Amino acid sequence: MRRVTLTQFLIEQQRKGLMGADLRLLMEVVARAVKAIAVNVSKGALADVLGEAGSDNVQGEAQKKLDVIANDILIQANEWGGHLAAMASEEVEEIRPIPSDYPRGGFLLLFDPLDGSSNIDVNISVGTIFSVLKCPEGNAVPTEADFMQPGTSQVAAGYSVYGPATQLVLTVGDGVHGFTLDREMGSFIYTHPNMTIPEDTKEYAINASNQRYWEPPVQRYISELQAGKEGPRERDFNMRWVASMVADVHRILTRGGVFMYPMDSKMQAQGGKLRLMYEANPMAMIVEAAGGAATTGRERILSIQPTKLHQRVPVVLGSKNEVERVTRYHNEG
Ligand code: AHM
Ligand code: MG
Repeated sequence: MRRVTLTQFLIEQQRKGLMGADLRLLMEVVARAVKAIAVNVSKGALADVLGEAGSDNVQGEAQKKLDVIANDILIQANEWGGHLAAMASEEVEEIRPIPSDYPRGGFLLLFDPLDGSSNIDVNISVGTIFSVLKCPEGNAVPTEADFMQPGTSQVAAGYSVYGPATQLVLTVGDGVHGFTLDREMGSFIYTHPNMTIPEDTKEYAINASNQRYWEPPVQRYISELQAGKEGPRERDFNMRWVASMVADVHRILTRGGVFMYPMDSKMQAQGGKLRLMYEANPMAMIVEAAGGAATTGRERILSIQPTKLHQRVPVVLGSKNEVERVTRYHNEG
């Protein structure tokens, strides 16, 4: 069987007119950073990368050593290549314009360097999520305002999952494509062409410990699933919750499902748990490109006009018919 590498795949996408050379090269750089993060993640305690970094990020969350390492790898890999105007990270409060000693390109890169950090120390899958926007022209130095574009403006999005295998999944709008890292060769191989999400599913993912804080539409939806064969849905559903969004979304891209981090009364003031710009938007772009749907419960995630870099939103995504049902329950109430 002919093995197609990520490099070959991207060149073919460019030849089909689906991406320009600059976006292709940016994807290569991100993939290289992902490989470096995978090396660090896989060494674990041997490289002393587990545990707390001793600092807090902009969200007031304690940073893990690997959060900091992954963030540094992504910034260092991307800042000198000439493809970007600026970057933004979950781990850094302000945007990071490309330093003036490097050429400035036309894209903005946003990332959650290590998603699912609570799983690092227990050797459960974590990942990286990224989103690419075009930088509006005009400003000599990009500002946060340049990032305030709805998810529909993303030109590429992707994530990696550092699990038993390291996988990279990406879209430039034309389908969703998955690659598996061949560690010996050091290259990503195209293993999962045209990933799609079935419209129906029997699997859901939600942190049920938050049940007492959920809004009535979510209470209704989950209790109907839990009622199984004897309930209004007349069939049994299964539940999975990895607590790494990348791993939960990856499962949904592989065999369907619905993932929810809905609004709850404890998170009302902050708007939700997950971050719009570098978690919800890239995942929503991928899920929609794979035939699924992504809403806040009330509106399409990709249509939200962002107002803040680290803005949070409720997230319901995955198999279309379930996401539409949850959204209908919210909008009926
Ligand atoms: P992080 O970016 O700080 O790791 O937080 C995001 C993660 C998601 O990956 C996951 O879905 C969620 O937080 C898990 O939350 P909880 O610990 O409430 O189950
Ligand atoms: Mg995250």
